Amino acid sequence: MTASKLIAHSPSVPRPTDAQLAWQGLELGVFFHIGVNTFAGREWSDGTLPAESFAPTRLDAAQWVRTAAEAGARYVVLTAKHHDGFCLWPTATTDYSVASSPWRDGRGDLVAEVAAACREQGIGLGLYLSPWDRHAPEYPDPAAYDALYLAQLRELCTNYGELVELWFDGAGSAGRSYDWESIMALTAELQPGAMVFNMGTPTIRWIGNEDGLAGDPVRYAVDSASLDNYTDAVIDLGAARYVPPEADVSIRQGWFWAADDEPKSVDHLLAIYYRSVGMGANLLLNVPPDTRGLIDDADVTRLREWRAELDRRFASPVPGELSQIADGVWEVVFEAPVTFDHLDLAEYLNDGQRVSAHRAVAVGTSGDGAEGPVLAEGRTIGHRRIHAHPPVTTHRIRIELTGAGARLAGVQVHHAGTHEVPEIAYLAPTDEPE
Ligand code: FUL
Repeated sequence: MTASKLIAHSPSVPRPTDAQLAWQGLELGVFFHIGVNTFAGREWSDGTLPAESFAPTRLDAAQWVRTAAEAGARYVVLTAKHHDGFCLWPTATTDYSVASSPWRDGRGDLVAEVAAACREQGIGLGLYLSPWDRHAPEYPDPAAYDALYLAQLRELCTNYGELVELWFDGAGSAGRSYDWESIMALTAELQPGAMVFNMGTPTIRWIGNEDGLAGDPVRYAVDSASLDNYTDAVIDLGAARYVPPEADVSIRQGWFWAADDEPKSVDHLLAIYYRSVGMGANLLLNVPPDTRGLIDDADVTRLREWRAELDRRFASPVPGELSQIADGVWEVVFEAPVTFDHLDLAEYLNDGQRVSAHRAVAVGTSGDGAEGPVLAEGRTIGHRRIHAHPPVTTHRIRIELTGAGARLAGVQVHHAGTHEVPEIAYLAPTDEPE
């Protein structure tokens, strides 16, 4: 038996669960950061801002969720509690919550309002519950705080229906231990289908920067993940597991809304899309509600412009007929010659991530069946890999894959009328430095 066959049948390639594959299929989520910070123009506050300052005047969660859905998001994640400890639901664990605010005369439940809007609009709900809590008097006492945190998690996992994702943010927690065994047991008991973001026993991981950018390769099988954006701390997973990444970034500079902030340009958002969804990482785009409790008009407009450009580029895909013609060589045939400037690849992932490199060439463009031009070269394919290239007209593409057991799941092409991928001024270090 050759070495490659040994690897091909090796049980050591981590496999995804159906829930992980379904989550990867969601591709785009929208993050909502709102809390006492919103009313103080702050990013991080220390737990002393008064609960009474939470006073949105026209809050409409349906408008947030509609904005997200119209932008193409299939799930949202709400900061139920950020680092300041202020809870957006009337928790029994602390009075530092919406119950002590003037909003809805202290009878409101923002988690419930967002959950209802998600249900009505058929979009998934995820919740962020910051482990680091700068308000809770229990925080310095790990056992007391673990009990409080578990009680909060139990409320969130019990009262708001099925959750897509639980976001455990590592910020502020470097060097601090929590009772992850109990936290994971509770999550598994109450929300077995929810993805677990980055901490505990994660099923999805942070991409490693807050710019929404994945690099190439994007590894789904990893044995560690970066904890946060502020330290070099790493979460050791013990062994390699299938933990696909989520790339998070804010549409604005801040995570919370501020009057003097503004949304990123369409070009910047397009660049992020190519470097996240187009690289096989989910994109979680933060769109923060303002002090009215609405998504800022400027952000709504920007998202519409972005969606229109994405649709212009990608809403009319032409699928090809896919077949394997030799070991590691696949061919895509179209019924008739097709002109396109984007190649959109999907890897078969049920047996784990197998493609370590790929190369695609058009065949027969010169009329003699010869290969050329090269359309794309790269490493990761993963859930989805989008390559822009100069326009070509052909009815056949050949794709070479490197990697034991590597298989394609689908190939489609797009005629966007452009192969320009906007540059962004700041390119964060890639996920993997190779
Ligand atoms: C970070 C936090 O510190 C930011 O405030 C924000 O919540 C971001 C999504 O994660 O780690």
